[in-house]
Amino acid sequence: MKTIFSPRHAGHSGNLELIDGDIVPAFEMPSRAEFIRARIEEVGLGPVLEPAAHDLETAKKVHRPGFIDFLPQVYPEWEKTGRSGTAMPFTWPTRGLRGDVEPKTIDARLGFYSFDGGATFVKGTWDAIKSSHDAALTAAGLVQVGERAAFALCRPPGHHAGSSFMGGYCFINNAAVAAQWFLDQGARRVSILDVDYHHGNGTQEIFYARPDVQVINLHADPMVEYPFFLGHADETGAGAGEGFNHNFPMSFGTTYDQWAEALEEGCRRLTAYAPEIVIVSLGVDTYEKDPISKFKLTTGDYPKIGRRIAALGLPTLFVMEGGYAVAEIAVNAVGVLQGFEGA
Ligand code: OKP
Ligand code: ZN
Repeated sequence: MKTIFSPRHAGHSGNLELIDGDIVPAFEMPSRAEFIRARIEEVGLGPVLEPAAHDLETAKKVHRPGFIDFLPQVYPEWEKTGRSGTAMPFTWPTRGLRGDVEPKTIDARLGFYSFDGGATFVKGTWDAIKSSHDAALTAAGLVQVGERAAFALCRPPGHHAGSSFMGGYCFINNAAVAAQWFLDQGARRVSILDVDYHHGNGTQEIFYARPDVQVINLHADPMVEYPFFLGHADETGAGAGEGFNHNFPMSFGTTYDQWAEALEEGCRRLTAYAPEIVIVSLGVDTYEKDPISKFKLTTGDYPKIGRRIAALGLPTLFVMEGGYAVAEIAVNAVGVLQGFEGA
């Protein structure tokens, strides 16, 4: 399997994060992607290639154009106010406030286009976002021309980014852009299978009223886990999208046997939908030693996930999402891909 990876992710570095009442270096750091790239080479998964540049027209179909146009402006605007370091929002238009009027200052606009303070910018962030988006579309192109599977080693991740909001380390929803691109190339149905520990609230929001993209999410119960405000089992889609969104919230402490039951049911529904392509939002923060997560999957479980996905028998695009136990995520993420290939 080919991997698409851009060294330009590395400029998104040194960001601070607000967590547990403290401001600390962000858990989503460059070494994550570098460890995965090194592991791919170590096990000989296949060539690692750089992405081609793509325009943002597809991104502007799944995100509000004004939101996409805002992203490259953030850091220059932040610097114009005399600041350096990490740009992050601190005010959000929640219920009862005006979410329909875009204010003028950079601090206000950061809040206007976010749902939390977790999507932060440094000087190299836009370049990294764009390279991650390009990696997803380049890998999608390989699948489109007949590769059985491809791996977009995206950083930053994407699944928390919605039509007009960023958050949770995510800016552009790489998996959603790829899904839209496959549809634009003529696919009639695409499934997104999100196995990251956290609910992919952005992906769900983008496709919630659409029947052409089925969204299946396996994740920690939002009653007790981030992103808290979406991801319940009763969210099944709206309007023309009714019946095409599937959530499998699970408790803290979930082990592979329990998790695999949800995967099995998700795969059953995926097969019933009969998509032409499956996009896997590949987070490995389900791992027992992940520093910010509370599931109990072990390293030996990840190849099993890959084997189950391979058994769907569909062209498959893997898009990297979360996973934070830095050295181990490489073995686990590549383990999924090895399991897929060995199946
Ligand atoms: C991204 B992905 C609260 C901290 C919340 C955000 C976790 C984002 C996970 N200040 N942490 O789904 O792995
Ligand atoms: Zn996650």
